[in-house]
Order: sequence, then structure tokens, then C-alpha cells
Amino acid sequence: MDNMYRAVLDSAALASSIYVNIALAGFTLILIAMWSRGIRNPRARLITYATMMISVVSISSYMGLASGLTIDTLVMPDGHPLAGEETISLWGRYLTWTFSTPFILLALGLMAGSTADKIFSAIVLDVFMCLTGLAAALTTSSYLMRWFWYLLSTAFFLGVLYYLLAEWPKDAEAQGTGKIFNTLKLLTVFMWIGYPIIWALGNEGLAVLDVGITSWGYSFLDIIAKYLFTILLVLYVKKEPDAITSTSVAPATA
Ligand code: RET
Repeated sequence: MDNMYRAVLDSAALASSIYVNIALAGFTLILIAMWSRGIRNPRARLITYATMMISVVSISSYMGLASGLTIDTLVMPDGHPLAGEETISLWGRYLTWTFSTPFILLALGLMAGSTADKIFSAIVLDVFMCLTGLAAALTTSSYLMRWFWYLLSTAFFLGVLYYLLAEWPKDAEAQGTGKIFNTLKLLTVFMWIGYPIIWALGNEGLAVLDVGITSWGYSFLDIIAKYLFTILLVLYVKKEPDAITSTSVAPATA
């Protein structure tokens, strides 16, 4: 199949999993733009801008998929359940997570009042998680190599979880944003764990799920991890701009 744009439209599941997200990202963006107008605190504004970027990237990402630009058919190697067959890879997702997820972590790290070194480390680990995930999806030379990339990506993911679960909760407590951080942390951790599960079960992994269900799996997680997440975060920032007291991401002095 060379016309991926048509292939998307010919599948109701695939098409809806993409177009629904374009609409929701646009809606979220407008909502946050409206809400953010009254926010004056520079740190609170930075958090709001970061959340807006999540939807900006999302619209571009799903446009890439809708237009077929970032979708291809791949022939899976021996050992894969679909070995020798063509399967559709929506590889643009993994690429664009490289740009969207850092903004999620930036917003969370700022909200926790964490330090620049920790936010930087979490984002670097996250970027490598996404890029090695892209490599896992695109490797067709060896089945083993696909899973090796997957493991590497998981190792980076564990690093990200360390910041979310061990470092930032302490920082948030000290900052006075412990309660909201805890809610957003739980939402993020549970949703993010869903992504490697969908990859493993989806058409690119063990192929238990077909391509339409796999795509909806990611799209559903995106709806919670991006739009619901940003809406909750911005509503909090709007209500309590003073809770985000510190004005820079410089390490706190003793
Ligand atoms: C992959 C497969 C390889 C192993 C792991 C993965 C993790 C992906 C995650 C993605 C999160 C994406 C979000 C996107 C929002 O725009 C790459 C699926 C660990 C955690 C939140």
C-alpha cells in the first residue's frame, strides 16, 4: 500500500484514532490560551506555555499521521508473529513524543519546584526513551534487535520514573505543591506505563492487537496523559499562582 493517507481513511478505527486527537488537541489549546490570559507570575506562565506546547506538538504529530507523511508499511523479520507480511507502522508517533513528552516533564518539574539539573536529566532520559522506541519500531533486520531497542528504551523510562516517583515528590512537598503534584504524578505514571504495554501487545510487538486497536490504545492514553493532564494542571496554576513561588529553575541554595 503506497498511499498511506487513503489507508488511514479506509479504516474507521485508524482514522478516528487520529482525527479525534487533532480536534481534542485544538480544543485544549484554545481552552488553555483563554485561561492563561490572567496569569501573571512568570513561573506560572512558563508552566502554562509548556502545557500549550504539548497540544501544539500533538496537532502536528497527528497531522503527520493523517496525511500519511509519518506512516509506512514495514515487512517484519523472522520470528515476528507477522513475519514476512506488511504491517502498518505509525512511526511518527514515536518521533513526535520526542518533542511532546519533554514539555510534560518540564511542566511537572517546574510545578514540583525542582532544580534545573534534575529537570534536565529527566528530559534527556525521556528523549532517549522516545528515540530508542522509534528505533525499535523501525528495525526490520532482526526480531531480536527490535526487542533489544525496546529494553533499552525501558531502561531510559525507568530513569524518568525515578525522577517522577523519588525526586520530584520531595521537591513538591518543599515547594508546597505536594498535593496537586501527587495527583498529576499518579496520572502520568499510570498512563505512561500503558505505552510500553500497548507497544508490546500491538501490531509492532507481539501482534495480539491489530493496527487500529493499537492506534486507539495510544490515542486513548494521549487523551488522558496530554489533554486531561494539561487541563488539570492549568486549572491549578490559575487558581493558586502563588503556590508556585520560586521564580527560577536555579538550584536552591542551602
Ligand atoms: C515505548 C516502547 C519501548 C519501551 C518504552 C516505550 C515508552 C513510551 C512512553 C511514551 C509516552 C508518551 C507520551 C506521549 C504524549 O505525547 C517507546 C512505547 C518504555 C512512556 C506521554
